[in-house]
Amino acid sequence: MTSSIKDNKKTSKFLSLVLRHDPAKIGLTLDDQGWANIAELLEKAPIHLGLSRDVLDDVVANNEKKRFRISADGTRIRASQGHSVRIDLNLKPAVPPDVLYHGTATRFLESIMEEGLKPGARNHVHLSLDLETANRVGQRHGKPVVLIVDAKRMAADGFEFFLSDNTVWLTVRVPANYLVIAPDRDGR
Ligand code: HQG
Repeated sequence: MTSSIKDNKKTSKFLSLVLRHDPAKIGLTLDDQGWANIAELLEKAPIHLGLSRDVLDDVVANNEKKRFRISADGTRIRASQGHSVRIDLNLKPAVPPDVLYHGTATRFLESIMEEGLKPGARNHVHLSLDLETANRVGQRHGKPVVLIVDAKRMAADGFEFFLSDNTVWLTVRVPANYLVIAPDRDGR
């Protein structure tokens, strides 16, 4: 791994922590929509990270999942999704594709098929546009399994969906009757 990719990852992890979960860790405050002032962030970031405006711009532009967004006037930054701090991304409800996917681990299946998908510590349940992405998300938790979400029927039944700036679909919960377990790669 080249040092710049490593630095990008370190900075991205730091930004995820303070912009999604724990701004108070460095004495930062987010506004109601999750925006942080960039000058304040740079001042409060730990010195060893070597975070400058140039580095920040580079990480935002090159982050593989486009996790962060800088405001149009260039003074503020926020995470596009994934928050556990209670903020309102202020996204407008959008019509989802007919089918969406959720990747999880097999050990959660029993509970999910009973209670449905819940946001857990985060503000939303995260849904992927394709099976491969969902499978990668599931791998973060253990042996992956993908759930197929009947988003069309959910929307028809009045559930709201939101599209984050980095194209993750969000919804508040998915009752189990909208979920089907995708066959695994061997078709079982
Ligand atoms: C599971 C990454 C038991 C759920 C990804 C998941 C994503 C249940 C875990 C984003 C449950 C929560 C979010 C229930 C849900 N019983 N388990 N009733 N309902 N679960 O990390 O979706 O790289 O909070 O299936 O790409 O895995 O961080 O959510 O396994 O977009 O940018 O509870 O994080 O993006 O785990 O991941 P998480 P997630 P970043």
